[in-house]
Amino acid sequence: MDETRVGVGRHIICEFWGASNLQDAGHTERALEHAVAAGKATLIKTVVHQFSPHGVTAVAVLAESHLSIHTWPEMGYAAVDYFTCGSHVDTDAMLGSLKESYQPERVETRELARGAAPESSSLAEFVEFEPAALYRAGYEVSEVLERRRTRFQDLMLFRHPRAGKILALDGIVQLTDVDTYVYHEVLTHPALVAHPDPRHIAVVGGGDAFIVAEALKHDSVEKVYLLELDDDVVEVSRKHFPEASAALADPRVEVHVADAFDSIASMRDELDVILVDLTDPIGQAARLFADPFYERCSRALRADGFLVAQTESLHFHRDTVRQCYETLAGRFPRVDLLWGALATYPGSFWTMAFASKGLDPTVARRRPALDTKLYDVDAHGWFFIPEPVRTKLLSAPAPLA
Ligand code: AG3
Repeated sequence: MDETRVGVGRHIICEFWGASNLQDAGHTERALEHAVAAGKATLIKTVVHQFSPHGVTAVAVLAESHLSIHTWPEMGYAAVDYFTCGSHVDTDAMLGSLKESYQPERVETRELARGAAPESSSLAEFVEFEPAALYRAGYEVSEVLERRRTRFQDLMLFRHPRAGKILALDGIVQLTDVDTYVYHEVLTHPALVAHPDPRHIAVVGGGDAFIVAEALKHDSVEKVYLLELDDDVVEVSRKHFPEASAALADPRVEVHVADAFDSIASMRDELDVILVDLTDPIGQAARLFADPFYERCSRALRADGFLVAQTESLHFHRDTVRQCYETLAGRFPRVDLLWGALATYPGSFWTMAFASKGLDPTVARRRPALDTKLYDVDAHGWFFIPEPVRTKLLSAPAPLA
């Protein structure tokens, strides 16, 4: 089966009205075999049964599932359906061939995505499974654009009737057209504006390339290294998100598909800013929320360097926020917290830890003209949680048991 399948397969159900040649078993067998050949599917075997006084049932078993037909000659009707789990099967050609064989006056076709959303109770719903959340977020699915098991995770990209495209990894929403700008702008611009001359940037994770796109808005930037583990995320974003494809085509961008824990190790004293855009600290990403990785980042940064890392929500993941903050504070002389309000990340009150090797990050040292939806250099300080509030939040116990 192809990697880019939608669900496990497509089930297409057709109604043929006003059809001819419905009584002949031999014709039926040939019709199925022609259709299979036209669709470039692989026939395993055909079974045909002639009913008395009338009607034929035939099933072609395919390497890619099946094609079947049941005829009611007295009504001029045939019930046709084909199920294919092979994306190479040309289902339009199959249908075209069947139409030629039966000459129906009217055809109706319905399509079902089979096995498209096993975690959801209904095929037309995506239910997010976020272990730390107090509730399950359910999203209507108007179209599944990609669904695949990559080498590292489960990837699903779907269209929501109002929210545009939604990318989920391992069942957790990563970006939506609704609020993604908040996350990406807050993770990127405060650091690039506070830095006196940000030229060399590394993005850790962030294979969807939205952070890269934000970083490229700064003319000072000469090089952006995208250190992403999962090539499929890059490929899917390149295909479906125009901002990602534009960013990845920029000559300043270098994509390194590898574990960032290893790729950052070869960089010494050469980066101005590291932007860490990871999935939750579960599974393979967990190692990149810990001190051995921060140590490598610190070595890769120049003397004025900054590291900004997504660190989850204050409501549902307070222990993670605290742990990241404290771990970074053990490694960097100064750590602040940025914040953003995200509608589609459970916990909503999102944080990004801002670690500095020395410079005060709350000072806007440059005034680049930026095309942004939220970040504004005149409100630079507003993106930082003020110290007394940060201390209050981080010293309180996690609100959830
Ligand atoms: N990466 C961080 C998403 C975290 C979502 N977590 C959650 N909802 N529990 C987003 C990738 C966008 N470039």
